[in-house]
Amino acid sequence: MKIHWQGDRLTVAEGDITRFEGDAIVNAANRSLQGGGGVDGAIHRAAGPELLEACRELRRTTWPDGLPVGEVAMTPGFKLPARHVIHTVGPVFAKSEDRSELLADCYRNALHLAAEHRFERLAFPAISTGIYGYPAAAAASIVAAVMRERLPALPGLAVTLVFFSARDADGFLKSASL
Ligand code: AR6
Repeated sequence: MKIHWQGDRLTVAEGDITRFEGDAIVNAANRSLQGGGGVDGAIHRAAGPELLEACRELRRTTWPDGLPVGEVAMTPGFKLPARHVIHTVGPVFAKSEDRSELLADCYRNALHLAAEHRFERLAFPAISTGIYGYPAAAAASIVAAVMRERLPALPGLAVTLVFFSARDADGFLKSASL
């Protein structure tokens, strides 16, 4: 399933993000950058062990205390069809605190980094909506707002939002009101 918004600038797709061919995929990582479950685990498995080595190098050189929530860091894609991986850390959902700006930062900072590198094709998973427990509908509104706000200023960049199931993609489209 695919929908296009603003021409081909934004695509909503169902599938496995590790199969995405393009300049970069975004990884919903954790602060340690040492891999994990969910999409992070799938990306590490598909990219091969060099990805973990590159992440360890990032920790040594740039982020000794871990990658802060909302920040981004890039590695090559190694065995992935995507040339690069932009690692980010989404917020863990909490009822007691509004963490929407942190989730928006993940998307904004990844878009910014991609544009800086003149990337043309970038894919995102639904950051924080799995193990980190962010309600999908709330996340969808945040993502849609960032895309609406930022994509018009990044004319060379096409973004694909990849959902693991048709149900998730459908839910996004219902909540996002793009
Ligand atoms: N392709 C596309 N989407 C996927 C894939 C895939 N191959 N696999 C899972 N998803 P999650 P989070 C979807 O839990 O909530 C890790 O352990 C999944 O259905 O991967 O940000 C990290 O190391 C869900 O909709 O990420 C962190 O510790 C979405 O990706 C923690 O999980 C995000 O789910 C991060 O949790």
